[in-house]
Amino acid sequence: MITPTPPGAPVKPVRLLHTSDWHLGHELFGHTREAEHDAFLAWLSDTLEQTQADALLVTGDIYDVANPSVPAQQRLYRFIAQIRQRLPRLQIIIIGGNHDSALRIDLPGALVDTDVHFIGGLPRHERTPDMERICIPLKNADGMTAAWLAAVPFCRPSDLEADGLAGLYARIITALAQKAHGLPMVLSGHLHVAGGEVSELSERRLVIGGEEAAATDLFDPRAAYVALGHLHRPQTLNAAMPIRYAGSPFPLSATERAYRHSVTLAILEPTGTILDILPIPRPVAFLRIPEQGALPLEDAVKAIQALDLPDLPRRLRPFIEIAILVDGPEPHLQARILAALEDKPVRLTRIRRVAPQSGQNAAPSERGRDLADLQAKDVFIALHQHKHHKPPSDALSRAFAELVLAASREDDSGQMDGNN
Ligand SMILES: [Mn+2]
Repeated sequence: MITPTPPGAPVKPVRLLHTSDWHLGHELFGHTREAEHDAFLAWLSDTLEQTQADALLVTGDIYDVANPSVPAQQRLYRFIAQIRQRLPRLQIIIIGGNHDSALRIDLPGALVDTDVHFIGGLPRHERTPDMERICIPLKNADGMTAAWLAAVPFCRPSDLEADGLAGLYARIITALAQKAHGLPMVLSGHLHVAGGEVSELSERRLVIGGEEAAATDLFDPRAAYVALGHLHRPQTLNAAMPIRYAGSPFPLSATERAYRHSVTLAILEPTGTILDILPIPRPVAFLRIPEQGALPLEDAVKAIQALDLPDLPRRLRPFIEIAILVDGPEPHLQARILAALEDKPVRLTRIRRVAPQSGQNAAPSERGRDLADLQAKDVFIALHQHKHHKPPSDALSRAFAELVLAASREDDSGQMDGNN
């Protein structure tokens, strides 16, 4: 029910709910996350109503892969259809991330009304950014435009001119300011901004024109709020205005198990932005044996046997990662652990083998021990070092990064499976 603002009363602020990195369709070592996504979306729907949000912004990585499963796409479309019924006034803005196919995110745009925006790739007229689609007016509870949002998805090198991301964001804020006439302005993006804390495993390393991370000065301080996606840990970066990663809804790998996942309600007052961080309940626990570091096999087996957990339906059973100190071949390691786990109501994600000499600084040296953890760039550097006894030059590293990105674009056109 819209209550009109009496004449002379202050204009109501826009209440923007910012969330990110849903990774619909994600699987953790073969375990589906559908129960967790369903719980999150039901909670989000209630939260949008309870917080009287005017707009919902999802800053990329809607899906886990460029060619998501039918159930993953159904989950998004059903959520949007249900939320449109429940909250007909809610504006919805969905932007593409590096895991998403830009074209696939854009696809349903033709079917929806003007309050739902699918911005998979950077909207363009020929070569130039289409500011009419990028700049979106946000309405308050009275239906008045009370803020403006620039919907900027993950940008690929072909989206950028010689002046790169900085040039693009400069042109966007100029266009946005011309429309906003002093109303609060929101910038968005899906990228790695320096100062943001990276979780080790699940954010695919992002390289734009050889730059690994942008600086916070990419964003004009005239912005009232900068809504970012890509890093899974919710965090606000140090800057003149709030620059915030909303973070993912739940841990996508064991390294993210200690995060307090949340969504961010940004209340865009004319005098400044108020942030309200809303923690997301976690429906599935994520255990690790041990909590940090690694244990000898016998101790790990004892710790597993000591687990006392309630029985739950399989889809809600805790995940568990186990880290074992391994000092040579251990042919029965896996069998011993699986036997210890047999009657425990948990879902094993993986057994990490950790060499004892790396005990002092376990975290970095654990990296790269599993094939799934390897980054293309790290393999390239290691091979170059092995063959030429020195790391590759900056120019060669950049050329390699462009090749990797070109290959990931092929993912988008559906020629290859897009896994990370
Ligand atoms: Mn991402």
